[in-house]
Amino acid sequence: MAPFKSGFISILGRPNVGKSTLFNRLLGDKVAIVAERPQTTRNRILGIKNVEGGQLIFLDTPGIHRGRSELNRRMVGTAIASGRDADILLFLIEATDPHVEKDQEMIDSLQGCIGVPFLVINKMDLLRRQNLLPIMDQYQRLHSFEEIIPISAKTGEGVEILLDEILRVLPESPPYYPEDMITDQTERFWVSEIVREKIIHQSYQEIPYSTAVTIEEFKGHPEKNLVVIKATVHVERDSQKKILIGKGGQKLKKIGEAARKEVEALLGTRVFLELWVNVEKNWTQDPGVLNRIGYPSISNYSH
Ligand SMILES: Nc1nc2c(ncn2[C@@H]2O[C@H](COP(=O)(O)OP(=O)(O)OP(=O)(O)O)[C@@H](O)[C@H]2O)c(=O)[nH]1
Ligand SMILES: [Mg+2]
Repeated sequence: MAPFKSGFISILGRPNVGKSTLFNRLLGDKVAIVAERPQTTRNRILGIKNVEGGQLIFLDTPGIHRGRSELNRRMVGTAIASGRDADILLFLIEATDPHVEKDQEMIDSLQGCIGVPFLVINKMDLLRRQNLLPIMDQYQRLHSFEEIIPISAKTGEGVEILLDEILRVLPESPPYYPEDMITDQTERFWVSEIVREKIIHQSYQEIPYSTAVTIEEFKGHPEKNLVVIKATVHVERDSQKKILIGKGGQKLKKIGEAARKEVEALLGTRVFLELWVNVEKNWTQDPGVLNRIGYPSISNYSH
């Protein structure tokens, strides 16, 4: 019998290339939030996939970019830290929108990582196959990748091949996590992310970048098959608060309803979800507030 394999696989790349979509596709479940705009993911998110003969532990990460704010810098720090002790690094790029120079910078920032590097070319559903070779050529000159694999995280094309190659190079090791565990994120964090996703989907301009969600109360009432959740939505300015609440509270209500439905499906119970909007002036620049609301500065990180 082949020896059991297990290890950490970090998904890295610029914002919006489809890291979280691939992460969810690999896990066969929605564990991370996804949106059309960049900088959606802010934390490292761990997802566990058990296959025959192996346990694959995927790390979804924030997009690597030049940060304007302290939040941006912490996001990038989190991404780079989760590459540091991964066994495999999946560098994800977008087939229709490659940025060779920026990706060069990203790869440089991960120099010294011990993980086996793969180049994963995503969004192949949007590219003609004959346009693939020039991209592969450019990237081969950047770095020596163990594998270059074109995929579509959206349709699933190429994802099985990617999984096979991951399992091939993963080290021999007993599993790190129990077999029934799919993530290490808490239900509280999961709920806060769902609320944030609904806000991103239903708002414009700077609001998605200026919003954070914390859970103040999370109380189960098993006798009523009910969970009561109170969440705070932090924004940076009064004007943003006004926009999020909307006329007669309509907008916040819509966001809350969309989030509640998904949280009910996640928890398998009825949910009462109360949202409260709080202005936390310039929180994206404030180290103290960032620490408090779930975006710590990560320097000595390990999974
Ligand atoms: N056509 C197409 N769209 C995709 C594919 N993968 C992801 N997308 C879309 O690309 C957008 C960004 O996807 P995400 O998965 O949120 O990207 P991300 O890299 O996690 O982004 P950040 O968390 O902001 O760094 C979403 O609108 C996805 O639906 C793909 O294979 N094909
Ligand atoms: Mg993401």
